Amino acid sequence: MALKNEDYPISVQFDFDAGTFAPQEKSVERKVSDLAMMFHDTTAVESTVKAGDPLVYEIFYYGFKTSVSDMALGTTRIQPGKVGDEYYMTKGHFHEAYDQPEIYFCVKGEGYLLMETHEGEFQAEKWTRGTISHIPPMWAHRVVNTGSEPLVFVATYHLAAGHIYKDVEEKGFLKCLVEKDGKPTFVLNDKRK
Ligand code: PAN
Ligand code: ZN
Repeated sequence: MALKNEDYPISVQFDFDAGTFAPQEKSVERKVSDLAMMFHDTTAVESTVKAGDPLVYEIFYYGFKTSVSDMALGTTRIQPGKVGDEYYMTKGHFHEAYDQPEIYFCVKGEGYLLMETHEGEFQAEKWTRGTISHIPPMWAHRVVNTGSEPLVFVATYHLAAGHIYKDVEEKGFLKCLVEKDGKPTFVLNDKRK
């Protein structure tokens, strides 16, 4: 089969200090207002948005699409911070395609990877720099930054995976991570009580 331009090997360069890589195809920013329905303290959401609507995280993408494959790279940089007592986190999603897994690699910072199935199985993985987690198909996934520096992780997945946010927007995850007595603590999500 004749090779097309996109079928040749390609590399990008990761910057461990910044938590980004170059070249990039695109980046997306999410602020507190973009995550308004995700945090349990709606009064704190309102006042945080009014006080300047801070950046929560950025995602940097590169799609290594070839004529026969669709492997993609995404790096997410979550700022340290809280809305009320709840730590900054990603929205979280299920993959649209039921057979699509993903690998997450924590390269900076600390926190937790929360995962949950439609049947209500919940699992949280403690993350420090160097933790690599496999997210099996059919598990929703969200990352929470419980540290005092940015948490950066690299994700690899197939573009065919797709993203579904609706379920997480409506129900959240079974447990939230809040600061209690200065420590990250799991509490049951109000929407599930
Ligand atoms: C990641 C996520 C990224 C941002 O690339 O999309 O970390 O999280 P949300 O998409 O939940 O805002 C991934 O899991 N892709 O499948
Ligand atoms: Zn995903």
